[in-house]
Amino acid sequence: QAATWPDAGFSATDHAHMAHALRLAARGRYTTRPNPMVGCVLAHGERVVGDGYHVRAGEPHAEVHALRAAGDAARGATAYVTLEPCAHTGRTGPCANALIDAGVSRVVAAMRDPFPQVDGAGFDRLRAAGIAVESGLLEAQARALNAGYLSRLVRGRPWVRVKLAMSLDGRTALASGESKWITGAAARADVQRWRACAGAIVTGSGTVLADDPAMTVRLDGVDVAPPLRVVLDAGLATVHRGRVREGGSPTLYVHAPDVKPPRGLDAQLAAAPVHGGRFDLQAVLAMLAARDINEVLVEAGATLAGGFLAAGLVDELVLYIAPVLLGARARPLFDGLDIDTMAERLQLELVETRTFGADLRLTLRPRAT
Ligand code: AOF
Ligand code: ZN
Repeated sequence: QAATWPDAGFSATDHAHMAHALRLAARGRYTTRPNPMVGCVLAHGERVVGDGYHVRAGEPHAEVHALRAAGDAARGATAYVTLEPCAHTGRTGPCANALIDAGVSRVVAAMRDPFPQVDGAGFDRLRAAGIAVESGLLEAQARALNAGYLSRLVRGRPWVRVKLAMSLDGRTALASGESKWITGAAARADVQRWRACAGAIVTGSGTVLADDPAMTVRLDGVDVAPPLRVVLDAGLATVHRGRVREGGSPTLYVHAPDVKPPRGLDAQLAAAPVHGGRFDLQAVLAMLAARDINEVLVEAGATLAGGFLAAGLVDELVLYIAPVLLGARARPLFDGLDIDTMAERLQLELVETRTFGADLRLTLRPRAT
């Protein structure tokens, strides 16, 4: 995904406006789902005459906000949009038509929208109206921004981010299962932001029993569309316990097909195939994508986290490392990785490092082999 800069055929002014549109788009990261994050800037040369971003699904698209801000000044302007303008009438009217009606003379997009009802039709409509259309400016950045949305549409599964916290000696919990307070307050606050980005937070029944997590987002004063809480619980053994059912956000229990749910349960239920006592995680993810989940945050123990990793279903690993030692009797980071030879080792690519208080955060991507 190496981005070359500058992108061929675009001016420095084009780059600056698209970078601005991308920053605007990112403001929607806690609220637009399941829609993509989109930003739009209208400009005459260097002068910005209107801008906006898509705030929430069901509300106006980015282009509409920018056009309203620009008023008559939209005539003859260039529109910079981080995603192809839509051509369909969904919850709002087609943005391609809004741009045409406003008299915009050029449209620069970061990327095409793979949404089946758009997928090039937005560009075609603009061109048919005599508007100059270019795409591909800061495309790598736009793709990274909407990795979840693109994953759902193109791969049929959400983007999977696994969050884990470990000691310096690679341990996540004591042998007793106790795992609270490995990392400090700053790292734990950062986890809240990952939760806020996720359409669903996935955990296992083991974690519900051991840690009793609430899996809610606690970000004071920040508008967040509450993520779906998903508990993988084959036998539905934990449905009557725990904080995972408290608070405002919905909870979904995923169970084995042969398990009959208790009557009158005040939670969502879905069956997923189980093979050899383990959920078919690919099928679980496909089911979540069908429920319009773009990004999944896995916050679970070594078994489920290891299961996602072993199945090749992890896109990103967010690993907090605390400067503490828990000793060899404590639990390891991942279970279920059957590695006996170096040839079988799992290699990761380090994408970013940052400190949060006394703790270190690594962002890693499994390497395609
Ligand atoms: C744009 N500009 O700002 C966004 C677009 O349910 P709707 O009507 O909001 O439509 C959702 C679809 O619209 C979404 O899947 C994507 O294809 C497009 N999103 N398009 O022109 C925007 N958010
Ligand atoms: Zn639109």
